[in-house]
Amino acid sequence: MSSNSARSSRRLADYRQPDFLIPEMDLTFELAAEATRVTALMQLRQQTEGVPLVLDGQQLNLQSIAINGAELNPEDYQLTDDQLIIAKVPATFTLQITTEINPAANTALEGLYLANNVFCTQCEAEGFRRIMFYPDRPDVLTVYTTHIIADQSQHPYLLSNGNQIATEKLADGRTRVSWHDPFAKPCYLFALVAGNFDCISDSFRTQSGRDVSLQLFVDPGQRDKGHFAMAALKRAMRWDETRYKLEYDLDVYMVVAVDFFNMGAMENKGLNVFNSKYVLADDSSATDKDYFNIESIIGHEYFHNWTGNRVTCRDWFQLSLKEGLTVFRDQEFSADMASATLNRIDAVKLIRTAQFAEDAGPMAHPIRPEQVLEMNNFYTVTVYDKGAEVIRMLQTLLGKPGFQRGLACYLQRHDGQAVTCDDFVSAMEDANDTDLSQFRLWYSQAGTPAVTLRQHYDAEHTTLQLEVSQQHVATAGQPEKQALLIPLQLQLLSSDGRVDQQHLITLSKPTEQFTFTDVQSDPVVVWENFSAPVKLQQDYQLSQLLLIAEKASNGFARWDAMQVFWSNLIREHTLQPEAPLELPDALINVMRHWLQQPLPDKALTAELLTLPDFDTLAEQYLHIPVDAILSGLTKIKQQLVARLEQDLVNCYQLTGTTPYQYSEEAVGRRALRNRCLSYLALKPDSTEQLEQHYHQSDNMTDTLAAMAAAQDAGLPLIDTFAADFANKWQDNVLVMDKYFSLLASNPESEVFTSLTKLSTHPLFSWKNPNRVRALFGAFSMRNPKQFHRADGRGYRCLAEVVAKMDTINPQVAARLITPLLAWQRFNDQRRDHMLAELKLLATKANLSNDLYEKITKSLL
Ligand code: B3K
Ligand code: ZN
Repeated sequence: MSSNSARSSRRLADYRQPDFLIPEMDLTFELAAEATRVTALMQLRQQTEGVPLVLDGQQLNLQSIAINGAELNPEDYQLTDDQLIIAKVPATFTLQITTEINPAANTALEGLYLANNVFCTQCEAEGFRRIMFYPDRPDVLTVYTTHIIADQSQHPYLLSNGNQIATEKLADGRTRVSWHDPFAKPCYLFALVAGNFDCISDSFRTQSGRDVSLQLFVDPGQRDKGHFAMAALKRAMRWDETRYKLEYDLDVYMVVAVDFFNMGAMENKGLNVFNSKYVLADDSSATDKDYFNIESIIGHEYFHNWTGNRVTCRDWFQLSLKEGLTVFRDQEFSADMASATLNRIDAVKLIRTAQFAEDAGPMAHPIRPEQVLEMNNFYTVTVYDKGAEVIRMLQTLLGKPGFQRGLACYLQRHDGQAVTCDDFVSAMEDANDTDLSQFRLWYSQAGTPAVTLRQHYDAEHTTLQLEVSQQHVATAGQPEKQALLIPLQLQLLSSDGRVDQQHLITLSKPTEQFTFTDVQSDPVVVWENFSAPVKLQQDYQLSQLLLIAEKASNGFARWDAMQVFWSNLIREHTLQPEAPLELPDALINVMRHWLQQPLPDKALTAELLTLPDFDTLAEQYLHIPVDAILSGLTKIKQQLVARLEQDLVNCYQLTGTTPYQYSEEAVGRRALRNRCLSYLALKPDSTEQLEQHYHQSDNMTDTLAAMAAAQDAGLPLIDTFAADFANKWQDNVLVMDKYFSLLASNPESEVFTSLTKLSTHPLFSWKNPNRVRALFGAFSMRNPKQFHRADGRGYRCLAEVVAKMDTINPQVAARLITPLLAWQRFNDQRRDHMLAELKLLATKANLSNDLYEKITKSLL
């Protein structure tokens, strides 16, 4: 796509109802690697009189087209690069179209593709137009009957949405399997998978007593690695019934794990397709984080069955309607399955790094964007994760019961429809008899608000006055901002750390005063659980931060206080990088106490002992002082080890290990022990301990912890570990991805040699997104020291990969380019190097829409 006319964005304001409805469609696929024939028989009904029929279609080889059985001649229609237009059509008619496509050549992994001998579809957002000419928009809902014809000896399982209704052996030896999905759905939820799998079967009895057959398909030989995902699915199904009274609706629920996939997973009706990374796990090859992710993503896709599938989006600008809400639901599920505090910490870390960065960059957009060139560019942390924060604020404002009432009203009112974010908020309003007009601004306004909180205590009248104000900065394309409705959940702590009072205040004006009475002493005001996606600014003294970190009852607030402390310290260091960086005794004492007596929640203890990462710190600066942040972090770590060495050793030993188990307690224990190890690796004589840790490990979490600790400490030992690891895991490509990522995070300049070498590793493939992300995604996201080298070598390396990937898989290329877009955040030579790479990329012929949109916005 290179002509500029093809590059016009679509706008939310231009939405029009579809001109034609297609209540039913019968689809037949004759699968063949390079020439799959697809025939669609659709029933169409005109909605707008006298308009031509315009169907989307890309990279399709049109074979035939007939209206009411009569073949059309080429002069009856017009075919462009991305549309099929028929000027004259009856008010109701059947349309039969046959196309031919080449799944084997489809490396973009959008539409129907063949990879690893599996035929697989990915239609969201606009992949269906690469399969069939069709109104590829989410508000055209159709009942699908799908027939798959293939050689079953090659592809034993021929799967599509809904229930299997027939299987027939054809005269030519091929098999035809037919499926019917009784629920009308948009084409982005259509799916087809054909391949050879091991199938794990199970069943689930719903609350109302229906038996649902559950089937999970994995690569042959991988059966044992699918049981955790299956169990997670059943937990998710039960949870949605208990929490929201939502029950599954079809008789069968299928999950297929494939190796080539652009993202985590896809919620196709009744036939979820998953990246195998988020299904396959066993105790020796999966990390604690892998197990967590599998449960959470299995939950996420399942929860979409109601929030996304039964009620879907009217247009793609409304994406957060299903994604923000479903992320919120999966977060609540995960919080109920294990530590709610840790879940909250992880969610907030993501917002404070990637989402705040997005808001501060050229791709800033509200959770409901208003203008889009390439829809795939808007599956963002803003739409998903800030979207989930917006839903969370609704729950905070309305209370859990109020939120539940609102959700029930929304689903009941709109079941079977394609609706908008406004419809969702209206349901919340109606079910709670409240007015959320100001709250709606969260949907249209981009950017991260800053909220300042000042306190004035009046001892004589025992009152506390809080002066709270909100500030907004302009974001790309949105110079003017309005005051938002911001819920702040606060605790007033007395000087011994007790919770004296708890309040939910809602800030609605630029500045507001809130007065609290009966406050016995000047309290420490604590923000609970990040109740709004804002940057809260409070002036704390060190003693107050330590009081919160040590004594607050809210685990999240304790962690947050430590984050503020470290950020303040790093900020001082960035202002005077040459001055000695001294850690206060009071802080060392608190940390020593945690090491000597870890809290019952060991995972929280580990978090309390962990410094903020580079990205979190970077987001706190207008211009990122890369070197000072990195040197500050190193100096702090060195001091911590020097001053707490014996306590780290003791805590490491006391924490101990037992045979691997994925349980909340064991995950916490490993996190704490590995945190100690990462500090201890910085001691001069740490080799023996690291070796012991590595060799005694019976699980991936501990093994990788030893490797990362050795690498970060710059020890040659990492080479021995890496060789041993590669030897042991050479047959497990998902584990080898961890090896790629680890070596790509090497903070030394040898990383460039490794990147070159690993990109020709027999297991590496430019066509597999997991491989490319494992290697180059890790390099650009987890190796700030080498990626942000002042000489620009890191940027050069990434830009070359982006250019290469754009010709293979534009979606992957457009994700990888993200860190380069942020050139305005640097005010040294890094800025020039990044700009030079972007400008060079911009000159490439045939740039995809995905890259074109991001690069041009960044260069504006
Ligand atoms: N809905 C899909 C994402 C599709 C991304 C298309 N580029 C997965 C999910 O959010 O559940
Ligand atoms: Zn989703």
